Amino acid sequence: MRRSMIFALALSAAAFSQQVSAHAHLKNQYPAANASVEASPQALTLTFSEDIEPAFSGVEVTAGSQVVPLAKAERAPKQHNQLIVPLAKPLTSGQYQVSWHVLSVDGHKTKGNYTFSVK
Ligand SMILES: [Cu+2]
Repeated sequence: MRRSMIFALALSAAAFSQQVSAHAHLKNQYPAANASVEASPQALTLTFSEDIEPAFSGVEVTAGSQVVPLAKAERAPKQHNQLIVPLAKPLTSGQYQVSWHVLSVDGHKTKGNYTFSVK
């Protein structure tokens, strides 16, 4: 291979690995995305690939056009990549959309959404 081509490949590999490791991506969540749970959870738990800043991270839960009341989202005391969002009151049966946004400790913002339902 020509040197310039090797250099270009190395550069794109570095850029790619930085993008993958640097941001807080949602790794898993409870209730799980697309899950149908038997009863209302007491809290939503979102676990990210990186530690997060709780002051600049949050979740909104909606059921159709209704906004679900939540208690203040908090970072798990011993797991700084986990956001715990207590529900102000139990969820009735139906489908819920969760929209999350977090600021990771490296200063990057990410957001996303998923749905789950309560039977
Ligand atoms: Cu980042």
